[in-house]
Amino acid sequence: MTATTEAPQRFVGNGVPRKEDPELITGEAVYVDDLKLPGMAHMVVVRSTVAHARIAGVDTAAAAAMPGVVAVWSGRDLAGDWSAGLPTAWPVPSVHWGKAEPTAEPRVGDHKPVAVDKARFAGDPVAVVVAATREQAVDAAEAVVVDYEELPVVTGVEQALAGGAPLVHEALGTNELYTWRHSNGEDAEQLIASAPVVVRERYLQPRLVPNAIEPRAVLVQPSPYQGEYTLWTTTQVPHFVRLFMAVVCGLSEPKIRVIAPTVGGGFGSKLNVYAEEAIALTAARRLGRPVKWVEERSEAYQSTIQGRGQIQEIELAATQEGELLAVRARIRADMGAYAQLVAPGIPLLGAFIYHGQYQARAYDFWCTAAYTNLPPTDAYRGAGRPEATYAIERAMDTLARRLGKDPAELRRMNMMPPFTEATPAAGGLNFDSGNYPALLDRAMEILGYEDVRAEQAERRRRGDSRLLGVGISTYIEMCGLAPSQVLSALNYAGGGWEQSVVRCLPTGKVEVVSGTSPHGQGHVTTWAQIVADELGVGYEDVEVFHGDTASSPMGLDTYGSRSLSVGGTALYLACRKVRDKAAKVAAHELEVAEEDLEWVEGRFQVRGAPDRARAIPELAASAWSAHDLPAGLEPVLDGEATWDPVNFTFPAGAHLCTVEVDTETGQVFVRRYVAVDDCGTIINPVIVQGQLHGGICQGIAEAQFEEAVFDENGVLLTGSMATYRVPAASEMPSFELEHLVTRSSTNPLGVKGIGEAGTIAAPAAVVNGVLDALAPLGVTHIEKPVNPERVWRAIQAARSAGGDRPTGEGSVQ
Ligand code: MCN
Repeated sequence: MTATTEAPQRFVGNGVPRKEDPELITGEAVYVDDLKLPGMAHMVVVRSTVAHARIAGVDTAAAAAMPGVVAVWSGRDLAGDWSAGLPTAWPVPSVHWGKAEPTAEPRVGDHKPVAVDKARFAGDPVAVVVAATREQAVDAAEAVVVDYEELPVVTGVEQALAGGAPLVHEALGTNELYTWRHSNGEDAEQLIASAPVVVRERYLQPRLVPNAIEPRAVLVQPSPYQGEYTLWTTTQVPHFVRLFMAVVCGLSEPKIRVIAPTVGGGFGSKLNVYAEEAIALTAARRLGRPVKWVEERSEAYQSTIQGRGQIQEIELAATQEGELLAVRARIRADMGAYAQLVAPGIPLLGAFIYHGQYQARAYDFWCTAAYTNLPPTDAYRGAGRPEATYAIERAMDTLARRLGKDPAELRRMNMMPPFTEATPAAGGLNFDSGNYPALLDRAMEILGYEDVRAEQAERRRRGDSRLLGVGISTYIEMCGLAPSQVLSALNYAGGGWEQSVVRCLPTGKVEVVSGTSPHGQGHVTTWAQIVADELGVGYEDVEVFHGDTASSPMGLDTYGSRSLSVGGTALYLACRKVRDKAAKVAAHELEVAEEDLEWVEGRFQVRGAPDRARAIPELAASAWSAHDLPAGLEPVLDGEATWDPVNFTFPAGAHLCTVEVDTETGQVFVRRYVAVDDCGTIINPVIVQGQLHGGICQGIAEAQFEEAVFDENGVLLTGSMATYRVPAASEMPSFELEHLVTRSSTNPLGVKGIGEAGTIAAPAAVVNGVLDALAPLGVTHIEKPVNPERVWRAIQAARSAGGDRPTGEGSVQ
């Protein structure tokens, strides 16, 4: 083995400018809608206008006769094209996990890309039009006549689970997809029954609309003679799309090439395999010409998955001093009309961390998932973990109020003590590393917690109509998805590994192929930073390729803040393989034993003779010409690694904000937002900061503005940006960000994820801040989003109830 004296990190840890930005900010980047192919036709999907109906007939004749129309198909016309329905890769059974055998297999309803007999949500595809131009396709789509026999509609998860509810999938005989339970073996029931203090809370997690800047789009080019298909699609998961297009359309997987060109954001919504991808593929196959589909923004509100959609009940049992004894959570999750790709598993991503950063003797989690006649839900930034964080952090504030304790103090006294190696937590998982008290202490210090509390008291005393509140949210995140064996135990169909390939070319350039692909996260930059340091090559000499299954056939893609901790680790290991091979070439050329070499400042040098050295680019040229290699060594300097993580990573943080609430209008103003996060070793602090900025904005918007509202017929009332409030930059405060680093014990880089952290922490921070501000009025509960109307109504209700009520609407006890 070569002795390794680690080179000082030249790039890792530095905020080098992002390699990908010039083309993005000069408009040079190519998105799917920019692509035009000769002979390309345009596809429009006709969608159900009602949420639940039998399809008595689809009359396509008038549409087919319109100018430019190439084809019009109903769901029945296309039914024979599908070898399988759209996939559910995470079919969760009904089970007390690890404690008993399943009581029911997963109940997954059939999901044809185009509905045949029944439409199950307003937006469900019912017919397809292909025409020479997009305008012609849009016009013809309006001429398709669908005969709906309307059925009773289920719009809420509790309604769906009640006896006698209309069934979304009759064949299943129930709307319940599963009831999944996880407990740590301690008797939560008994502890809750006998505890001196118990809080019971109920919270709603409204559905959210992802709203990526680039709506979805797909273009399929068939090569009829080779039976090959190329799909350009706006996806986070090109490898999943290739696999499932083969399954759904009955094609040979190697004959499908999926390219995710520049992708303009996803936030989880592009972690899916969508009907339109399969429909465009089958249309291109039938017609033998390229077919393109581009989603309208208004269509995205109906037909792209939505996030959240849960009802939560949480109970905390504690001693009079505030020591947590038990955490019990009961969740009802709205799956919408179909079980989308990973939707059933989303609540499970939170199922192990409803206790947050705190110790508790007993832990008990239940989730029941149900079908409704609303658009399908699935992964949306944070996926399961913002919900868990919101529930525990809201409930901790309620507990603090009940005990008359400072909420920060209550949190600190219950936190797990600092640890650097994998350590069991109350929910049964081993957290990788953490120092939670230090995160909270530092955040309080930055905020000037005592001073803010003093100002708050003073403003209350003088009867300020703008009340000041302090919001606290600490969080633990389970990400870096994931050890394949754990995924298997959770009934997930796939693995959690990631692959990377590093090739050192004779020109000195390094070609990196990544299984994960970014849609805004800056992998090209951070991957180049890692390679430049690991191989001692120039940052500008590293070229990173991703998002094309032809160049990167193996990968499991981007979601769950996994890319760095899983894909980055695969990359690091591939670099180490390159270095091991390079050492053999260097030893051969320098005529020394490998043991006599050391890796110093990015090159191999003979121990004690630093002028006798070889750098990677020189060795790459030798390995490529292969004129004089050690016996038995294969030519070419390259390395490939596939990493299956040994554990999740568990980033953590403390987010504190101050809010002002105008008690006359109900308006909420977030004044300061302080975040101290621990994402382990940081590769690029500027990118990490950007990830936090975006994530916190989304979390603040979730707290204050965003909510998909449906009427009793399942029709979306907030179907555009005029009615669905997305945040504006002007509505955000400046963020005060700091980091503490505890190296992850899960991977050799010591990294943890950061892509979702802000979204996980922020909603509870803001809502807790609002309730803290309104505490003197007796308001203890307002549902998200805490918009002016809700806040104003809560203030009026509290005032007419005489103020100083001990509990609010949401508190059961
Ligand atoms: N990073 C780092 N040091 C760390 C952690 C991360 O430098 N300790 C860098 C990484 O190298 C990478 C970026 O930060 O460049 C994010 O890394 P990671 O946390 O591994 O997350 P992923 O790359 O897997 O991205 C997924 C995550 C998710 S799940 C959602 S949702 C999300 C997000 O990232 N959606 C986004 N960030 C987004 N950012 C943009 N612009 N758009 C989206 O849709």
